[in-house]
Amino acid sequence: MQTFYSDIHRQHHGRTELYAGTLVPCFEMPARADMVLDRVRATGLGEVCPPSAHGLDPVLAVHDAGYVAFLQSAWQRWQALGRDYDALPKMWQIRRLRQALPEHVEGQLCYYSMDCGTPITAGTWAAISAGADVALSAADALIGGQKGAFALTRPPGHHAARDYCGGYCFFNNAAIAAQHLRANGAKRVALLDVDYHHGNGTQDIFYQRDDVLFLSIHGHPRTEYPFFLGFADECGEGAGLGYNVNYPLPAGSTVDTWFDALAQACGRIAHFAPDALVVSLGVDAYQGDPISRFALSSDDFLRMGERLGRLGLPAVFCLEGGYAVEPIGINAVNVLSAFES
Ligand code: SP5
Ligand code: ZN
Repeated sequence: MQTFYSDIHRQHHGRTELYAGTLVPCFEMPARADMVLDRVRATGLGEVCPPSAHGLDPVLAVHDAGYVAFLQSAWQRWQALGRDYDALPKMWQIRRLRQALPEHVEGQLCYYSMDCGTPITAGTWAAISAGADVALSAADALIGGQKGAFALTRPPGHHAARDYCGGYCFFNNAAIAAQHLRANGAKRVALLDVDYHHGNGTQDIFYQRDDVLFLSIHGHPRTEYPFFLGFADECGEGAGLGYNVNYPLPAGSTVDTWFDALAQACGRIAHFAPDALVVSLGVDAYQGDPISRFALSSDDFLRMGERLGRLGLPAVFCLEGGYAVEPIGINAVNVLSAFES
């Protein structure tokens, strides 16, 4: 399959993240994409293509206009205050505080952020704009009749909701791709999230819709990030009731438990009979991931791809998490090559 990729991703490079009481290099780093690209080339997965520009309209189809405008101007406004370090929020609009957008860039950063691990840097806007184009170009490949396409993007996207960033994510690339497929002939799209962390942003975007079935297999939020969403009783609302399916699994779950959930998810997808599948392909369910607690081996990612291939659906794969940098390429490309074979 074709891989869509832009080098502009490396312009988003946060310096540090608070981890175990100290500031450490951000887990979500440019080397992640380099490792995946190396593996795509080494395995001969297929052509590596640059994205084509799509403008902001497909981004605005899933994200709030005020949020997008904030992301576009945040770094310049931050820098104008003499700040040359990563923009990170230091407070949140917790219970009983006002639900109003502050004027100051610092207040707006707090308003539009879910956590303090998602830095806005000088190149963030360029990287996330290119990332959206990568996801859209991969969706275009499906629209053009391809059976599979890989959006090799970073930063990831699935924690980004309609109007907030978090979990290293700003634009929800998978949601943007799914919406683009809908706008170009797909009547129904299934979006399966296999990242270790619940795809709260994607759930948020499609929660009231019955045309995009969202399913997520993830560490149980009672103990795992993002803590405040991803429980099994979140089933969608209004027209979307029954079209949101969470499979929270206890941290430390076995590989068998994980694949049982995948089998159930595949059953739901088959029953939904979508025209296309979008996969939020995080590979942090890997046994060696530094911030996650599932046990999949690199061979298990082959098995994952094989199972997804048996759905017989055209699929766009969007890279999400995965922080064991050395094997991230093997794990991600294992899914893709097994899907194709
Ligand atoms: C896209 C994606 O995978 N985002 C993940 C964001 C996770 N951020 C917070 C992680 C907190 C992890 N705490 C780990 C404790 C391990 N001892
Ligand atoms: Zn993750």
